[in-house]
This record gives sequence, C-alpha cells and structure tokens, in this order.
Amino acid sequence: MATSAAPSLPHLVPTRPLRPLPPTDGPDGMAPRVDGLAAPLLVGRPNLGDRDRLMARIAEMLDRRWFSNNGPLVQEFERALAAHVGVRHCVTACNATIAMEIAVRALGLRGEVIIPAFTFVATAHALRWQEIVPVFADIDPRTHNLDPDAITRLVTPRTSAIVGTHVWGRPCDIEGIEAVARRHGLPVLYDAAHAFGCTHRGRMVGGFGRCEVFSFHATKFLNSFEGGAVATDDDALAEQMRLMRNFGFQGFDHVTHLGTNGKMTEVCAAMGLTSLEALEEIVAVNRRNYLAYREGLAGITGVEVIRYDPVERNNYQYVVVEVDPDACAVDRDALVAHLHAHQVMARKYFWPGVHRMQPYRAEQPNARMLLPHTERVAERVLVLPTGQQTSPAAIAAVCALIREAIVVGAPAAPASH
Ligand code: T4K
Repeated sequence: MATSAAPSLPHLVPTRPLRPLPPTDGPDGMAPRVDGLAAPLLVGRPNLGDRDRLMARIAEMLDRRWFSNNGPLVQEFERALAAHVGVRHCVTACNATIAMEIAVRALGLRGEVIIPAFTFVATAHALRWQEIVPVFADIDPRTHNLDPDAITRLVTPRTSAIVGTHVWGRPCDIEGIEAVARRHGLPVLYDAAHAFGCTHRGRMVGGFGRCEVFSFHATKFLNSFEGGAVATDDDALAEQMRLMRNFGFQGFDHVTHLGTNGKMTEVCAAMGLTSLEALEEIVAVNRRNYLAYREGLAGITGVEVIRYDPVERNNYQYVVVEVDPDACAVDRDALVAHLHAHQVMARKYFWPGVHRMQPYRAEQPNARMLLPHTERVAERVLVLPTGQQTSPAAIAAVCALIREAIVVGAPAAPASH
C-alpha cells in the first residue's frame, strides 16, 4: 500500500530507556517500520464511503453550479442527520468549533461556563473566543467524562451553563449533570464531537440538553472533509443558529442578527451524505478493529483497552489504552515513544489537559489543583490507529510492539535462590 508523507515527529523522550527492537529497514532511510506494513500508521486516517457515489454527487453539484449557501446537498444532509439522530433539527456548519461558537452565542451564554479540561481544546476555545471563561471541572477517572459532583463545587453566580463532552463517544453521566443543572437553573450543551451514532440508555446522542454539537472532521469516523452540526429539538434555537451562521441574513439584504460565516459547503455535504450511507459498514470495521486490539492486548498487566457499554450503540472510533505505570515497567510516554520509533503514530489525546494549554495555563495557573483525575488520566492514555485503513495485520503488529515494549522494558526479575 502506498504511504503518505511521514508526519513530523514530536520530540518524545522515554522516561525509562527501552532496549530497541531489532530494526527492519524503513523505506527511504526513514525510521524502522513495522515489518511488512504500510508506514506510518496514523490515528485519524479518514474513512471513505462509496467513491463513485461521491464523485456522482460532486459532478451533479458542478453541473448545478450551486456550491454553498444552504444548497440542496446541505439541506439533504441536514434532513438525513436529523432523521438518523431522531431530532427536529441538525444545523450544519463548516466545522464543530464554529458550530459550538454559534450555539454558545445563540444560547446567550456569558460569564463562566463549566467544562471538562479532559477534552479537545476546541471546547474551551469556542467559549474563550467569545470572552467567556471556561471553568474546568474534574472527570470521573473510570469514564473520563465530567463528574457531576465536581461541577457542583464550581457553580457561582457567574455560571451561565455546563458543557459536557462525550469523550471517546461514551456519553456523559447525563442524568447526574442535568440534576446539577436543574438545581442551579443552568442550560446544558454537549460537545458530542466523538459521539455521532452512539446511544445513552437506548436514546441517540444528539437529543440531550439544549443542544449537542457533532464534528464531521476528516479524522472522525463519519466525515464531511470538514464539518459539524448542532442537533436540537428547539425550533427557535435552530432558527436563530441558521441566521447566525449566515451573517444574520433573513432574505435578501435584510440582516436581523449578529452573525458569522459558518456555512457548510456543498462538497462537504456530498462527502457527509456519502459517509452517512456507509455508516454501518464503518462502525463494523471499527468494532472489528477494537475487538482485535482487545484480544491482542489481553493479559498484559497494566495495559487496559477502555470498554464500551455492550448494550448501547457505539461507533468504536477510538481505541484508547490506559497504561498504569505502577503495574507495568514502562509508562505511557515511553510506550508512545517506542511506537513512534516504529512509525506507529499513537496519540496522547488529551494530554496535557486543556488547563495546561494557553491561554488557560496563564489565566488559571491553579486550575490543576482541582483536576487530579484529569491530570492522572492525561498521563496514562494513548489512542491507537483504527478505521478502514487499519488492517488486522497492522493491529497484530501494533499489539506485538506493545507487548514487547512492556516485556523488554520490565526490570529484571530478582534472582531467586
Ligand atoms: N470537540 C472535541 C471533543 C473534538 O475532539 C474536536 C475535534 C472538536 C470539538 C472540534 O471539531 P472540529 O472543529 O475539528 O470539527 C484532530 C482533529 O483535527 C480534530 O478535529 C479532532 N477533534 C482531534 C481529536 O484530532 P489534531 O490536532 O490531532 O490533528 P492532526 O493534524 O494532528 O491530525 C490527526 C491525525 O489524523 C494525524 O495522525 C494525521 C491524520 N489525518 C488527518 C487529516 C486531517 C489524516 O490521516 N488525514 C487527514 O486528512 O486534531
């Protein structure tokens, strides 16, 4: 299989030295690679639906000469998304970050908003971009999602909302969060960037809170190149967001709202529709990969693949491994460095935590004191390659690398006499 250009490697230094595995010569003098496999192996390789369907849609779009501004493909994508999720509206946008900014503004949020620090930085930026202060609440270390008790401790008169992220597609403790929100009269918005196609207690994610925001970025299991959408059952909110994403225009020449340009293009909707048609097939591949990793990594002490609730629908787009440095001889960073050295480009999402990124680090230097679980989880988690581009052979090789790293890195057993 042809390989793409090698990404630039971050400078990772193993905290404990690992004896290098016997190298296999990489192509073009590159780093040693996983023998016989396409390299590098990347997290976030895009999935692709039926290529002919996509090309046909694009050809029709070119013939129509309608490329943006709420075109027929965007409208069709919005109807298909809403039907899939079971909500009245899915308002698409050029990406999830802008979708979130629009939702935040349409909900009239201000002051402080409580969010997790264990999330992608966009969750915080969408608020801070509008001069709203994200206040970071700790997570439940078992689920990696917001802990409702931690939220309660942070509510002040300045709090205007709670934003939960369904990390890895595993829904938040929605009942717990909504109980806190009800007690304090706060709206809840969910960052559902990871959770399209997932259920909570049998109900599709998208229908909870005042609204939920999906991402269809290229790296998401269902992608529209770039894209996002806000799902809601609130007609007035949906209408307001539609206006805001198009400069506030209501008909020709008539601006009734402050707005931005958050529109999804027709070519993105063509990709989104084609991806949606392939959803079941992509989830099946992700599930197969996830189970192969679970099997391949079974029995390695200190290495756990996170679980998805088998009675719910999951998209399995993230294969997440937690490394317990007290139970095995290497820590997460050493393991990631080892995988990178063999061109398996595992990622450390969401290290070091949003509270340690700028401008939050400078603005809230003490935030970490309230985030012990966030800090601990961020030190232990790594994400492995999956999706259509990851073959069973690649997974077996990655598991072998991890197994070998743990064994090679283990301190010598004390001699027994
Ligand atoms: N909320 C949450 C919880 C999110 O996770 C995200 C996005 C958002 C909000 C915001 O959604 P959007 O505004 O993006 O719709 C990547 C994605 O860019 C980002 O969308 C995603 N989360 C995040 C988890 O991952 P980076 O900084 O890791 O991107 P990068 O350039 O390092 O690429 C990731 C991997 O994907 C690499 O291994 C390369 C590979 N890749 C990427 C692209 C774009 C490909 O193989 N092909 C491609 O076309 O953020």
